[in-house]
Amino acid sequence: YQAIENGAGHSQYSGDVEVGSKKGTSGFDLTDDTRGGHSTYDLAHGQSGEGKLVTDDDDTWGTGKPEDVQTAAVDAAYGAQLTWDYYKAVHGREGIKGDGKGATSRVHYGNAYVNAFWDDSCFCMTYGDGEGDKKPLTSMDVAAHEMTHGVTSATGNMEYSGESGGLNEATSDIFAAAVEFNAKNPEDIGDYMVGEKIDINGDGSPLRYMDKPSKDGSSLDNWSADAGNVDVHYSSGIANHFFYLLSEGSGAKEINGVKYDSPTADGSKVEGIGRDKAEKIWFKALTSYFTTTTDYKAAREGTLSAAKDLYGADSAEYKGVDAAWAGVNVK
Ligand code: ASN
Ligand code: ZN
Ligand code: CA
Repeated sequence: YQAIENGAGHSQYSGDVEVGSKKGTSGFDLTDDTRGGHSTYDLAHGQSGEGKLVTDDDDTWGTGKPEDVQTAAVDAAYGAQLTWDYYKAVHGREGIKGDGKGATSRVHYGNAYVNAFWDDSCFCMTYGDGEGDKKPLTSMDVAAHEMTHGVTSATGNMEYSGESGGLNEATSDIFAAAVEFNAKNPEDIGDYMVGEKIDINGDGSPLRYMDKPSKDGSSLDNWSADAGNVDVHYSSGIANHFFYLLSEGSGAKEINGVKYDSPTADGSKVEGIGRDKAEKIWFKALTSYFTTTTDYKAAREGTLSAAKDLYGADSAEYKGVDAAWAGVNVK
């Protein structure tokens, strides 16, 4: 038995946070035994191997500044922790595979690497430091996006190309937003954008918008016959837009101080059923109906089946799913 400590973390993106740590051979390890033993490693700019377990003498981690090597580790550990807590509390799923086992996170990957990724083979999330090393890719929504790739691999496992790839990507964006909203961190409020804090475009704009995905200049708002031929990070727009419409409805709306304006493909008006129910429906579809070959038409059927299972075929929720898919031209 080793006592679980609650480390004091100073994150870059989410304020001062508690991180799961434990007493190690000397000092403390950034290992969270309350969440399946998730551990955070420092690649020290390498691009392979496990890296070095992040440790600390006094259980106070990071400074909130990117210059401190521990800071990115705090953000990564915090994102993994929130994502774990979300799947457990909201969907009753303990860990990526539902087996109680934590993944690992690796920070400081490569040099000026402007990306983050999930890898099934190491069961790990990996984060670059960003351009100029000032904006590591470790914001909580990006962490939730990457960790959700692990959940998708363990469930629907939609193949990462064509329409199924767009659905795989959208699943990561949908739960990234869900984790962020559910985190209830006043330093890091929920929104329907992904990556708004990492400033990947250098102009303060997020990586993705869900109310109107085409605002990024590339993502699709609505299904068309071409959807399977674009990058999966752009065809994801169709399902992200569906999720927004299902949650919040069409038209203008302000949430947590952020203004949204979501159009529909055909000008129809869609009523939202609320984000909590939309999350339940997407998770049920992912874990019960989606497969490697699910395309947009099959995703519509899978989410309708999920809504029927959860709320009944005559429910407002079921009708909401139908209306939201029509709103993105999936019929
Ligand atoms: N950050 C990207 C993603 O999670 C990395 C990739 O495209 N493999 O989708
Ligand atoms: Zn992704
Ligand atoms: Ca966000």
